[in-house]
Amino acid sequence: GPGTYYVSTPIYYVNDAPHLGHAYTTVAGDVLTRWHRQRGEKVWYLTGTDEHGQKIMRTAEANGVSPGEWCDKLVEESWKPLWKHLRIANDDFIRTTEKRHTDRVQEFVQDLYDRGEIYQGGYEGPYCVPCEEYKTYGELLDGEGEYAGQKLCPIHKKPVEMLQEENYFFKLSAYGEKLLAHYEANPEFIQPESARNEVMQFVRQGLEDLSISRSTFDWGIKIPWDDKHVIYVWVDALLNYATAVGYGSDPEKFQETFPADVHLVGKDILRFHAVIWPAMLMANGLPLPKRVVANGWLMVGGEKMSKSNLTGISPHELTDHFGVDAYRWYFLRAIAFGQDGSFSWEDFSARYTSELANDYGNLASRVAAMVGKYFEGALPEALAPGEAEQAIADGLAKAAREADERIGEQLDFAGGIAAIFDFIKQVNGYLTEQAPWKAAKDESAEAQARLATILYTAAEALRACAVLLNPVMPDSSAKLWESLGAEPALGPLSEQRVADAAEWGRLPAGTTVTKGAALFPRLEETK
Ligand code: ME8
Repeated sequence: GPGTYYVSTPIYYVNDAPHLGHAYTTVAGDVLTRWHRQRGEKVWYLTGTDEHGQKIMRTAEANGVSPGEWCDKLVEESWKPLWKHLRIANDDFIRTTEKRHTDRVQEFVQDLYDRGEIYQGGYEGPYCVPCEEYKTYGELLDGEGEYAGQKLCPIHKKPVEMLQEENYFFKLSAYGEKLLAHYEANPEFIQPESARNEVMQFVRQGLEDLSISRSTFDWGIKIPWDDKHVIYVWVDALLNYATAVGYGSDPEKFQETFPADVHLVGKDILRFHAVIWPAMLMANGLPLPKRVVANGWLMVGGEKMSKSNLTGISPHELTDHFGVDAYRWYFLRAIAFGQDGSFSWEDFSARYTSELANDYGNLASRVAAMVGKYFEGALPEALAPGEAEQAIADGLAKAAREADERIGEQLDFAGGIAAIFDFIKQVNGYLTEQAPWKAAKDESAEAQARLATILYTAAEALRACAVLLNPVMPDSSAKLWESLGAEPALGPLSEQRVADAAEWGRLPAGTTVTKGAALFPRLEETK
């Protein structure tokens, strides 16, 4: 919004526990918001849970509890604890069953009704409960085996249900031209490009009006003028982005925060965010989000990882083995954001060992060990800097610029992280070439000055890495910050700014450098 960089994740269905796919989007949003905070901007990061609809209702029934009890249990025992475990620094967590949300959703829908945007009608069509969406006949797949003779949802590969209801409709079809004009005028509105093309093609085919109420079950927010109907779960859910930041309750907060700068979504729910949501906002006279950015799918065996396909892996399985920081790093590092990617233990282990343990962790522990051994733990002064040191300072400036542009602006997390790890490689190369252990054996003043310079340079490079990697790996960055003795000299890591990270020579000589536990310990040979 105008005064706050506002980022959202989808609000997840709490029919089950979170898996790697949910965590993927949430970690990406966390890195993005931490990056912007570290630029000194005011940021608002929102996540939450989507608790109404048939899918949740049926799951609760199958488990013999009320939907409300089911949601409370999952939110408190699975979802919130996982985000805490993964160091997600969200500013708010909205649940669609909260009164601050339900009251405002009713107001919003009433307002659309009063404006003549909603009418009553009938609908018949195939509905996918896992998607909570009416499907078109054309997109359905023919079932085989146990589903022979049935029509399947193309995403979930599960049979759709035929629904016939009297519903209320939102005049979505009236917004096709306006939406297309908006996409044309704002090329960055939908990202990546492939997602934008897909949405534009979909809208060009012509939009149908949207059924926004259901009357065959009651787990939802009531239509204010007709309590036999509940509001369609997607209309309810999308409005979280407004209700959570003060729509209808805190005009000042709303004014400053809304609309979102970035809605992060999986590509499965792109149309809801890039078509229905902006049309709802247009109909209500509210401003549209700046960007809707779709991430690709984490795949298992060539299919989208999901609980309903029984391929949902719990993040705990991986953090137990690799640690939380490595987990946060891996998926953003290994998969180009926006594209699908497969997860494998082998790839994670290989990258962990080569980039985190060897390139980064070893560099940190070698430098701390040498400052301990040759200078009794007091960071020496760079007495004799030359061309090699200038090249490191230049490499840092380039890495910082590139990371800022890629992570902070383009949401190219893989590219931004790669820029920082290229710099780490450069520093390792510098140490190998300069061989401080050789200079250490030579007692001449010249050699000792070189030794001091080399170790200072490497430590100063690490100081910048701790800052630049802090949004991605907050725990190891804090450890490194501490081991360099940066805290009393430069203040808390959280107060370091991206813009200052590349300013060479910030770490003053004389700090107390200590060699703590390895940042990224060797992996145990379990898996
Ligand atoms: O759709 N790979 O909730 P949901 C990558 N409640 N991302 C994945 C993924 C995978 N295999 N699986 C899930 C809903 N995700 C609605 C949203 S928003 C107003 C309402 C991520 O629990 C991805 O971000 O099905 C996807 O869009 C989201 O989880 C879907 O979560």
